[in-house]
Amino acid sequence: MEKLIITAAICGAEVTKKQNPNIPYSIDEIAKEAKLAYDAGASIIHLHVREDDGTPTQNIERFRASISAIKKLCPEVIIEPSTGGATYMSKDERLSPVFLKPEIASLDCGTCNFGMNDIFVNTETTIRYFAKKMIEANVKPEIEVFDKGMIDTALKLYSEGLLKDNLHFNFVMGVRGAIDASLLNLAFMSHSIPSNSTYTVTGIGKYQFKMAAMAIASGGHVRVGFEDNIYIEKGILAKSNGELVEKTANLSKEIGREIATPKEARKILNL
Ligand code: KMH
Ligand code: ZN
Repeated sequence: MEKLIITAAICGAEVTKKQNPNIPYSIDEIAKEAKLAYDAGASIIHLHVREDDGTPTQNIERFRASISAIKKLCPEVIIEPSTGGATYMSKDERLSPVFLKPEIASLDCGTCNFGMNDIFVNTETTIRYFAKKMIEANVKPEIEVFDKGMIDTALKLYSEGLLKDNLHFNFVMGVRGAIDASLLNLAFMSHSIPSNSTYTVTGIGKYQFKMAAMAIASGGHVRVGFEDNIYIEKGILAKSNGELVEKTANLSKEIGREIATPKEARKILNL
């Protein structure tokens, strides 16, 4: 089986220090969390940035400074900025890190309820606009799908040349309002994408390690991190993203699947 790519989603836009004091906000904290994740086996950092008080932002200068701080501590790691931002942000605000020309960035491929009260809006027009900008900037999209229909939207764009081979998906499973985290749904999703695609699996909250184990066993890749889950085990807060990555790497090694370095991840993803 191909080596396992572990992505660390180190802070996201929603989770706060009130929920877990180890969530990074400042540039320094973000860089240190990225390094701990990298040292534990992450080859990709999925990056959101915050103001020092924790407010999510898509400010390009904040991304530039955070990327540079991460690169100082771990020069080879792959950095994947978010174009999802937070649910209330405008589309142009969300797109800003693409202009820094990262190797890869997230591309959210549909709209869904996001928790009890929020809606994460991605109209087809917005998705097409983001996909075009990513082609122009030579940025590989990681296609974020929160539900099966979002795969179908991505495949429509692929058939029109707006998404290029080889597609790379992130199946986000267990968001309240979108697809549930289950083995059957993972099988459904992973059999709905072209055979030359790659995919990573993100289990939300208590599903983080269960979905990680399923992805490891079935040949997918895995995303873990504070953006999606703050616990190392039931009722115990994780001390760092490194701890979450280490647990994932150990799961994989236990069943004989090795962990990809960033160099190997670049090859697997055609970056
Ligand atoms: N924060 C969520 C509303 C992404 O990074 O592309 C969207 C999100 C997806 O996190
Ligand atoms: Zn994100």
